Amino acid sequence: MGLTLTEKIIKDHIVDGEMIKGTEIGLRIDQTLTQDATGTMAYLQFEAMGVDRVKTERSVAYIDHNTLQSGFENADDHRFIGSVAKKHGIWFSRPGNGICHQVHLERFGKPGKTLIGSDSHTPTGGGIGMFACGAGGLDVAVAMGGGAYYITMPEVVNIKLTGKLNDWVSAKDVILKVLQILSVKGGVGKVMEYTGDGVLSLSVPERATITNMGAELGATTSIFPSDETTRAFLKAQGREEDYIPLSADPDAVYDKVVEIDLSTLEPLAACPHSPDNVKTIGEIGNIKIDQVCIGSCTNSSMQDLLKVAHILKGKTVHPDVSLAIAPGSKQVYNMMAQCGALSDLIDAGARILECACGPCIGMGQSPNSHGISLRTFNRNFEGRSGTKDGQIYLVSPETAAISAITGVLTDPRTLGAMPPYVMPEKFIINDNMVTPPASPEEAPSVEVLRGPNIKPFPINTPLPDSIEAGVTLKVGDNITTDHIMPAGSKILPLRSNIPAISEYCFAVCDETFPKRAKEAGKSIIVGGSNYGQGSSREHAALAPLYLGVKAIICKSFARIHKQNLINNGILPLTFVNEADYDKIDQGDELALPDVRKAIENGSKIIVRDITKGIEIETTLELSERGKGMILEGGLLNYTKKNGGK
Ligand code: MIC
Ligand code: SF4
Repeated sequence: MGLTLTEKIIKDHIVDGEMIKGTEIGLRIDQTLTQDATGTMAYLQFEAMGVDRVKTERSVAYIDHNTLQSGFENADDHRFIGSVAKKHGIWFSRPGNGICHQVHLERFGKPGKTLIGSDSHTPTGGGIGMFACGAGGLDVAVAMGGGAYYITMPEVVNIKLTGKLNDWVSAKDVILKVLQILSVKGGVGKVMEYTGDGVLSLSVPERATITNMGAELGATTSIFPSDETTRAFLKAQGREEDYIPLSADPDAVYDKVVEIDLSTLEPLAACPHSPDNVKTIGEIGNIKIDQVCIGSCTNSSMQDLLKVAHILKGKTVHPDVSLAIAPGSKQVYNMMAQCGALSDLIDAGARILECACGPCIGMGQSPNSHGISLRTFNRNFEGRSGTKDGQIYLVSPETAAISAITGVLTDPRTLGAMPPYVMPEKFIINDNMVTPPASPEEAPSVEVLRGPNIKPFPINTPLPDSIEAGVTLKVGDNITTDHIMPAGSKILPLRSNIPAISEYCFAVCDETFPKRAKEAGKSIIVGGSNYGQGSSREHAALAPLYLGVKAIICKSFARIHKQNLINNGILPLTFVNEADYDKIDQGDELALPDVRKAIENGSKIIVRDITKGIEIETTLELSERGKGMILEGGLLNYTKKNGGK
């Protein structure tokens, strides 16, 4: 029986466990990336491990999220990351160089390699045939130290693409279609592997748009084959030697097949407030819009921006609309400048932002009250834009650009024939904004610069025999990490300061939660299905840990968040019977008697609702290693106990 591409790369990298679906496997990690909003914690954790120099083939620290420097905090954190990177063998991509995923794809990613990043959109690397996963900062720290990365051996879903996209329909519409079919939890425990003739017509940036937004499916990762298109892209990046051809065996067996005929796709939009709330532009109608934002790690390539420039050329942004554009990298920005297309953007009235995440993470450009904003980004969770009642629609760059001109949501196919895109034979290559690490000889004398914003991170204690605590919060389905630990320009600078940032924990759902949780001392949260979807931010576990949260009981968890809870020793319990969710109320007192013994024995965990006088069965789905972490109060304690392993 042949192997899928996913299985081939896993087979090459497996260092623990067996390739049996649903069981835990450990993978050797070739490359890591961090960004600044998760990076400070990851490097503090790396320092706590006491490893002098990273053991990966390539580790890169990017500054791209916290670039709005409205106080000392972000600038201090940049200096900390720059200096810690220099000392420990990590390449440092300076602020201004671009968004981690875009730059990594351009300059460092290699087909067939494993990559983990402390950012959920790390699967962007799947666009060139990497097995690239988003992970918590602690997992990335362990991988930098040479440790394996553990995942559940995934099922592999084959997304079989046939046909060719019509003019003005693009990669964003493909992934929005996949989200419409599979939903924001359809990818949990799965890898999306793209095959079929339709793949041939997609460029690397287009493939990367699709794998990037596979994160919104909850997938472990997404991957395209590495073919002649990949070779041409790497060659144009001056690194053809990194190319290897890779594809699934012709007789590979998949767990599920989803067929999409590209020629049948239409321009789509994800309506507020979920990336899977997808409709055609026609179905939504010509709604009046207030803002358009183009950029983010999903849609900020040269190819995307050239199309935007073509649409804007000689036109003016509609008087009622504000258009912001952030190129994905210095390379893209510079090439847009050199070919003159940047001038078309400026001339039309676009507000050009630096190459960074910017509005995607609420770092500026929040829309007006009730404002309707079209964005080429990947997430439209409630409040993420920085405006609580902002209405965010996720669209392609083509739809965004034409709508910025007309002032209403507009189908780009009204533009007539589309000019062909020809990839440059050579991109501008200048890695002058990537600082190499110090040599092993020089490293000991490098001083790590720590600002006053950096506070030690909380470390849990071993699990007690029993737990008694009240339910301080009950929430519904699809709670995102943006609900648990919101971002935005006010809160993000506190990412290195858990006591301060925890004051905003669950602010989107209930502003009183941090105070109540602190007063209670110990508490439990009850949630619905797909709890913790979205980002990899470990802060969504660290802040609750700091506030005394001992367990989360819900219907199901998103992958990265569940791992972050385990890594920090917070119990991720699932209801055996989902209907029991309705029986527990906020304010109920719960007891988990002999919970430690139950975990050691692998038995069900009984939750006594003392207030209601009932018992509820829950389970803890964990590998042996996961069990060890929960019992010891997290990965760091567990590693110490096991002599650094
Ligand atoms: C996001 O898009 O939500 C982020 C901000 O990039 C996060 C990481 C973070 O919260 O720092 C992610 O996707 O993991
Ligand atoms: Fe940055 Fe947005 Fe991409 Fe997250 S999704 S890495 S915030 S551009």
